[in-house]
Amino acid sequence: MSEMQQPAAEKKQVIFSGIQPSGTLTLGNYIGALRNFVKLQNDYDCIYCIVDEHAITVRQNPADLRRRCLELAAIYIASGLDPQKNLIYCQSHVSAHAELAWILNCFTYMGELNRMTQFKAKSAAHADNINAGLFTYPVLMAADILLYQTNLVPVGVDQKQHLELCRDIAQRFNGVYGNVFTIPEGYIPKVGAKIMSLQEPEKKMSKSDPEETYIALLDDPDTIRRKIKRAVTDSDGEIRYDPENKPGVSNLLSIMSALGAGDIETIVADMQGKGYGELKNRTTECVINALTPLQSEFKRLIADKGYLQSVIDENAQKAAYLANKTLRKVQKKIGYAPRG
Ligand code: AQP
Repeated sequence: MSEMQQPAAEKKQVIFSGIQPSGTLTLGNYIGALRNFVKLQNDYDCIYCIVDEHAITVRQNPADLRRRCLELAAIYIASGLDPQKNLIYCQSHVSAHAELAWILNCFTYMGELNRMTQFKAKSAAHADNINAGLFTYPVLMAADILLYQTNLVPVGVDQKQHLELCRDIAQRFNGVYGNVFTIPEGYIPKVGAKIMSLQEPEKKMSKSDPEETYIALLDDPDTIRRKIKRAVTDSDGEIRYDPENKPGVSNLLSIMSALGAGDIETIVADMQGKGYGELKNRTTECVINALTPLQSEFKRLIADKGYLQSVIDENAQKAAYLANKTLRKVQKKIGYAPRG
């Protein structure tokens, strides 16, 4: 995994992505992010972070946050990520993230941050706590990515705007100090880049929304069946992919396709003459088949807290080594006094 173990000629490209331990992970996180992490692990040097520093931009219960960090490590591994090949660790355990974020704050304009749609949505949802961290969240995300000289960032489409800002910040910094940062590209899935809420299919499925709006990765089959049965569709009865006019039906088709039921056109052709009840049954089957193996592996892993702790401890050390190399270079470039 580490560049120390590989001859320069074989060095793979670097992937960085993270998920917040801010709630129960949803099918949206799985399809938009996790599932792609697993596909990429053999071809890239992958760093998958548990972004607890991002999570505290919204008020968290400390005991829940602590528990969810280890749960997220278990979910990463249960979904097929090999902790020997991928760096799985907590963001707060590598202080370089916060240190670089501060420096990059000084290379980011208020006007840029003001345009971020996630800030607008989250400040509307948490009107009692519009803190500066919520506003500068994309700068911390840029630091996360740039610390590792990342080439590719697998994310859902909701993160595209943040990624573009990260590229702008990196280019601005490089423009002043030379080629310090690799400019990252997004890796956004063609199908399933934005899984929508089951109850308001015009909105993204989100783990901090009410329970009935999302499928949690750890929902049991009966709960999955019930939630999909109650998913909002429409009244024209036709199975067709048309996200603008038929967001609910299109969302179910996207979910099926992303989970391996074939491309959307084939599913639509197969479903001709069938009703929404059958569409929901087929979607339910796909979701249960995808999540069952992950859930049983999760149960096994979460029972072994010692193992999970050792994974995040060891991987944080490896991540810190890589991150500090970039941080030291940045500090030198901007003129911090050398360390004795
Ligand atoms: N609905 C979605 N469809 C596709 N991809 C999604 N992602 C999130 N929701 C969807 C992707 O999951 C990764 C991790 O997201 P995150 O935990 O960092 O935060 P988020 O994007 O803010 O996700 P949530 O579920 O909406 O969390 P809360 O409610 O805490 O804000 C990212 O790659 C994201 O694109």
